[in-house]
Amino acid sequence: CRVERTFTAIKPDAVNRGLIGEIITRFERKGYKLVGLKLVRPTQPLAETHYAELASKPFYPSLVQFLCSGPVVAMCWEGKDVVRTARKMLGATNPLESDPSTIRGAYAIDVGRNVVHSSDAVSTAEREIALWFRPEELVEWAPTSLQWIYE
Ligand code: YYY
Ligand code: MG
Repeated sequence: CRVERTFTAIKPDAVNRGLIGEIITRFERKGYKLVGLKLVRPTQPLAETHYAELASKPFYPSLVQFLCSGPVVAMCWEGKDVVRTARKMLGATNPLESDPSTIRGAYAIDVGRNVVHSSDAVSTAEREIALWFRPEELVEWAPTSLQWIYE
């Protein structure tokens, strides 16, 4: 059956702070399947395209600069309702408004250093996965744990 995929990125602040493992662990433990993973130093055009919808916002230049300021862990996660659920796992955009049990709520304070990105809709996810990954970089595989995650 066709399952949903999302694009999730660990931003340069989290990479610098040694939070890669913590963030990946949350998705693994939830039961989602990793189908794409790479460390990327985003170019300015990539960051601009990724955040193109926000081009008119006052924070857009600093946002683009921030995403290009260091390595980003680009990931594609697959599973039931993963787009919406990943957003809930991240928490509110402003970490001071995020529930403390969420990734942003647990690990961040300022909105411009909110450690993670995840696509906001299935259509956005398709666009972002295609932007960050070549098709052959996404791996089809069947974890042996699937029957213990899905009924
Ligand atoms: O999808 P999400 O990351 O939760 O928020 P967006 O509204 O798409 O904004 C993208 C990114 O921009 C956000 O993660 C932090 C930054 N940002 C900001 O620096 N200042 C704001 N007032 C709003 C967003
Ligand atoms: Mg967004």
